[in-house]
Amino acid sequence: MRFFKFKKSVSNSFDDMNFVVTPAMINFYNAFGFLKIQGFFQSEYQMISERFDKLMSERFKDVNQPKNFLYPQFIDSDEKLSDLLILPKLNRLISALMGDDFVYKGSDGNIFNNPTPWHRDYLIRTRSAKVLIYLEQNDELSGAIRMIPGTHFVDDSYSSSVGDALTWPEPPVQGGFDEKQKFGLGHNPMEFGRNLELPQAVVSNAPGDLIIFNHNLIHCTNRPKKPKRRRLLGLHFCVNSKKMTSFDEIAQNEIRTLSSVEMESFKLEKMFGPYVYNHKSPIVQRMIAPLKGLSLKTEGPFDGLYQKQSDASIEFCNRLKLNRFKGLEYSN
Ligand SMILES: O=C(O)CCC(=O)C(=O)O
Repeated sequence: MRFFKFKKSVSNSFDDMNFVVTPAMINFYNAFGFLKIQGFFQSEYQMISERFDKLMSERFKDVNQPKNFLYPQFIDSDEKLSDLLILPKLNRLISALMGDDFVYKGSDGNIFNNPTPWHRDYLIRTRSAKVLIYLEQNDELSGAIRMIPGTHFVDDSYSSSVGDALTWPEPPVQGGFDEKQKFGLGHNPMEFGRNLELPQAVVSNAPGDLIIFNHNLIHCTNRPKKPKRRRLLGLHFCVNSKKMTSFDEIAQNEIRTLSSVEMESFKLEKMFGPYVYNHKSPIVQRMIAPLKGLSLKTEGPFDGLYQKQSDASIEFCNRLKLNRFKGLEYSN
């Protein structure tokens, strides 16, 4: 399957003045659940890469070990990286996809030395997105992210039918699709050379590209023939939905889901790290205001390795999955 690539704009640089969000970009994102913009962070790449390495080596003893590392509140922990949030071009993009009053939901820094099984990040009705900034070049053979277009619609029978084959959110040591064999065997990204037949879009990237996807979208990365590490920053955003009677309540539910599924072993006392929490720009204060008071009080240190989920967490997620058409309205 060939992936439709966005052509570079007339100008090669996406400096703030000449970056325009086109209707085609919005339509592509809405229909398929993801979008790649080549060269979006070209001007900032050097700074991002240097600050990334500095933060990671301060936090973890040996980041060269061949395992995965995850650092929550990532840009929030650095003065320069937290300023990414005031880039007008980024604000223009997120506003176009999530509305002018969009909410920032935090960030993470990752070093991946392993493939990632098929999964959704969340399964929620609230429109939410993750911005991916991969610092290495990734292509079809070296672990580029793969998406199943259209699976972000939570109320849709196509998405649900594909989702029923998924073992998400069981422990991320499994392949995601092979365990249930709904589509037969051979779709396991954790094994080299597999996972080539399931309809999927390979979203290759160059350093400085931006990829944004809806958190509900089913995605993975394949095991490459030669191990290659991927440095990745993730920034999370969602709509500030006027339809919600109590935004905070719903946001807390989502965060509880995230914390039980993905971040069980982190200790996060505040939703945002210090440089975002105390940012002097009113732009940043506006985008964190709805969640600023929240804290995540999960327990335990994090050693940089994905861990098996607890039975309680799996049980929680399975309940959520059974009621998949209702987003967060899981049954007890
Ligand atoms: O690069 C990867 O292995 C996975 C990225 C991913 O799954 C995510 O950002 O949610």
